[in-house]
Amino acid sequence: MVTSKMKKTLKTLTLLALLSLMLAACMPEPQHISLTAHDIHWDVQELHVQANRPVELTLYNHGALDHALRIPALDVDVLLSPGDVEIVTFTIDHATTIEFICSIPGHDEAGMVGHIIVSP
Ligand SMILES: [Cu+2]
Repeated sequence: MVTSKMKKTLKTLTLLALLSLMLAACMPEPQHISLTAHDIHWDVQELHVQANRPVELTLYNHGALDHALRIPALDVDVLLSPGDVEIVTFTIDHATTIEFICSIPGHDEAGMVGHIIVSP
């Protein structure tokens, strides 16, 4: 038997489901990219992302040394011990090019430097 209270609950649940669908449609899909540290270089020197879309950057350290991703423009500094995996999320709201380095002393001079290229 369906009571009026049950009908009301069903209506509320349907509304909630619709609302969460609408919210999900408004949120841009995150961009999944990765960057891997080796001894002593990054696997890529350029990362390409789009402005105004959240970025989920997965970091790996496949080296035998510590490495650390520093993105000064985004205030990111993540230390990676050998074997570590870390995820960094950020959104950049305009087209630009920003630099990233390994902040372990000597590693940027050795070539652990790259750029995040943000397209409009
Ligand atoms: Cu390094």
